[in-house]
Amino acid sequence: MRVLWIGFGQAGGKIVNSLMGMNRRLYNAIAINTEEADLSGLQNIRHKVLIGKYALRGRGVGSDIDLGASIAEKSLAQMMDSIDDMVRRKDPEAIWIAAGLGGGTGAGGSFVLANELKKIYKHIPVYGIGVVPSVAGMPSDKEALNLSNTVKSFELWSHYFNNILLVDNQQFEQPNVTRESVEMMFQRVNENLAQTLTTILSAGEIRPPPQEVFSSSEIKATLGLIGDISTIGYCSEEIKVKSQFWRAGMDPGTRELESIIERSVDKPALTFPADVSGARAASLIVHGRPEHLFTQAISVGKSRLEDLTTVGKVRYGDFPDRRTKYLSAITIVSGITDFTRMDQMRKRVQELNGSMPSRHHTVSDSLVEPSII
Ligand SMILES: Nc1nc2c(ncn2[C@@H]2O[C@H](COP(=O)(O)OP(=O)(O)OP(=O)(O)O)[C@@H](O)[C@H]2O)c(=O)[nH]1
Ligand SMILES: [Mg+2]
Repeated sequence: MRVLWIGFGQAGGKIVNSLMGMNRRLYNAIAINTEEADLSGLQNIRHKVLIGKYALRGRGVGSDIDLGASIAEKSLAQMMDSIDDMVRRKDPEAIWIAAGLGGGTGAGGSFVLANELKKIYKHIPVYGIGVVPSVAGMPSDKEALNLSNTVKSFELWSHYFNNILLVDNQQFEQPNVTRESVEMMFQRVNENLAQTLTTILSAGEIRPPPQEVFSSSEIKATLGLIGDISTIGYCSEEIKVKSQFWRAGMDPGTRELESIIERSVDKPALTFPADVSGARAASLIVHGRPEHLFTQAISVGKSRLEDLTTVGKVRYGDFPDRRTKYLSAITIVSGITDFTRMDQMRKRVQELNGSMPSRHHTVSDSLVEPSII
């Protein structure tokens, strides 16, 4: 699927930078930020838009969602110039905006931009990737700000996107690894996410086409247009390669594949932790060597996913890859109904605000309306 990625703010920019490192044929990208320094580090993205230059002098909005939204509102023409040019030349099948929900620029700017994009390009779906922050080790004032921004921007975003994929940094924490810096951990999340999304988005582009093609229209049908919230599950096992007998790995049979498929929707395997039952739609992609894509196991795994998600019919696509050393299942679950993690964050914000002087960031009601400022 041809995608125009828009990386908004620092997290968004870096995620899109990782995506651009994976498939330049299918992807195009624009990075937007209020902070000049963050834009300059994105080496895989050629199109960069610095907004709020005069008001902020290229120094960012300091986690202020209101300010992020109002700068974006004033910069719509500037952003749309770049986007319009790209849309005309590249004819994307979807526009996908990535941003951290806990900051100011991306969290506040993305929904303002999404609103405009949906008005202008009626035939192109506008999806979001919302990064939920991990607050481990943060001082409590910073934690409160990150969490309240997340809760607030998630609420705002939900009115404007055709679908929002949530990516929770906390899901990628490795409690036993102590030597990883925050930067390294972000990089790992970004690369993981970019790899998973690229497998999904390029599965339908393989030539000659596999048995079961996962086309753009199936991705669109899974994500829908009604503002569903989605999460993506991933489970993978290293296989034994005969020519490399000294390496570990398994010789996969049908049981192993069934188990990989089923485990792809376990809570720890998801980009956002949720009970997947009650979802609206789901799709499964199995990536592996052609001889390991057992039809029978896939069909059993798929019906297991149908039980777990309570989705009537889970869509499916093959991703045969002769050179891979893994057998993996990726499951997109869209229209999730379990937001326990968000509720926990809301509670934590109240707790933190009750125990210290709060720094209020109220997104004014007018911002929820489409026409602002
Ligand atoms: N996964 C991931 N998360 C990140 C990355 N960078 C930052 N984050 C997270 O995203 C949150 C939002 O921060 P930023 O993206 O820096 O915010 P911004 O949109 O630039 O907004 P301001 O800097 O406040 O203007 C942070 O609190 C981090 O939790 C990244 O590269 N990858
Ligand atoms: Mg920033």
